[in-house]
Amino acid sequence: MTIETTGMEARQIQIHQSGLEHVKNAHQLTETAFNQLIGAIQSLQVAVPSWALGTGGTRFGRFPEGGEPRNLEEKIEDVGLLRKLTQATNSVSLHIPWDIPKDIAAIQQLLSSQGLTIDSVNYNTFQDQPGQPLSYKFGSLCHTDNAIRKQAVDHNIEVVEHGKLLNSKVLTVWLADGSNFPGQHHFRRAFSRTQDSLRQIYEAMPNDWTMLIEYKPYEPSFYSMVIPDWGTSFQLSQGCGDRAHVLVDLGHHLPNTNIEQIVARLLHFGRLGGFHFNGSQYGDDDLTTGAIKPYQLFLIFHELAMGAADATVKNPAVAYMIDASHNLKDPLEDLINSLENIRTAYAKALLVDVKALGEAQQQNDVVACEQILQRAFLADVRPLVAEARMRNEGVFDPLESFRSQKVRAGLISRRGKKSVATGL
Ligand code: RM4
Ligand code: MN
Ligand code: MN
Repeated sequence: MTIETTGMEARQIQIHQSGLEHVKNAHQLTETAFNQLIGAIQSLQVAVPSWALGTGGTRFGRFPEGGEPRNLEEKIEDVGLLRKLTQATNSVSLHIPWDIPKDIAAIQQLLSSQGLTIDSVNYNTFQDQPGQPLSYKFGSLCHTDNAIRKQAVDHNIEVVEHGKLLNSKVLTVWLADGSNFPGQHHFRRAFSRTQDSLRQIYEAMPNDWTMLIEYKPYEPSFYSMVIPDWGTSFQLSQGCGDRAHVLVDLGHHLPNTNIEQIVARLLHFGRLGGFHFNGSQYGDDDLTTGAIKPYQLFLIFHELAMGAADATVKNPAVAYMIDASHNLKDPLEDLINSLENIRTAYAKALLVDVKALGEAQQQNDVVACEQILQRAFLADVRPLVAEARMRNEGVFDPLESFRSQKVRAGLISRRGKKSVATGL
């Protein structure tokens, strides 16, 4: 499917240019600083997971619109479309076994024709697959039974093998293991068994691979998760080695957790390895990134930007991915919204006068500190984000292009009204 890179109307050009001038003047940006700012926004690229291209559901129902990608090739095609429109994504994350490639060479070729690479590979021990000898009902990497643990470790190693063929270098570990009732788990033993399993997987990874350990406070288990919080992920990653890091998923915190402080801590310890973006009101709601708490997203990017600019922070490159599910919105429109909101939060964070903030903090001038952040947060950075996108040859308004070019209707006519993508 081809996307027209529509030209801007004269009126839009005028509004865009005056918006740029306004930000430049309000934040006293020299031409060099302005170009650096646009360049930084241009280079922020966020991976799209293969499992977010179809309609998500709740345990009560699912309401797909049709035209969903039916196989890995079509998923890559959808991410290619997003890339063409937004220029804010250049990679795809895979979930094995949902996305096992049949023809590696053909997939490689398709990826490069779309300007994409494979980001991380993700394993699945939260479901039993048809024909699988042993069940994960009572856990996988933490299981009391050696044989089940071995099956789960072997599956992870197999996932790495699939990833190697596609030039991925990251294994993301999200462990669904946990318990539903008090007494069901021996907490300390479950932790030790998990550490042991993770070490085996870590040892089997090639030397240039990274392991990202994701935490989640509840779901699918409701009484205890084996990896419920960043402290546990941190400890497990340290127990594996230097190439194991913590992955923060924005929806994996109890309400009101100060996520930006967790980000700062992990940066400080040099263990922040990955990010899953989504929006949340209560828990793992997997809504559009930035839809509910845009100020929090901005504060997180402020920490990330300060960490990146600080030579004393020795951190691995952070792998960014959207991890969302779309029950109501068209999945591609939702992803366009998320990509836009992520870049918007980042652009605002880059406008923070960090030097003035440091001085105000030193003086304990609470009001000034907050004002400095608010000033950046309240700036209208939409022209900056659009400028960055167009310098990368994306369209002026991705959502408008998606709609006016009737992309979904085109996908439905080719793939059918009833096509369903694998995922959650
Ligand atoms: C989990 C977690 C993982 C994702 C699965 C599908 O809640 O966020 O990152 O792989 O969902
Ligand atoms: Mn996640
Ligand atoms: Mn999640």
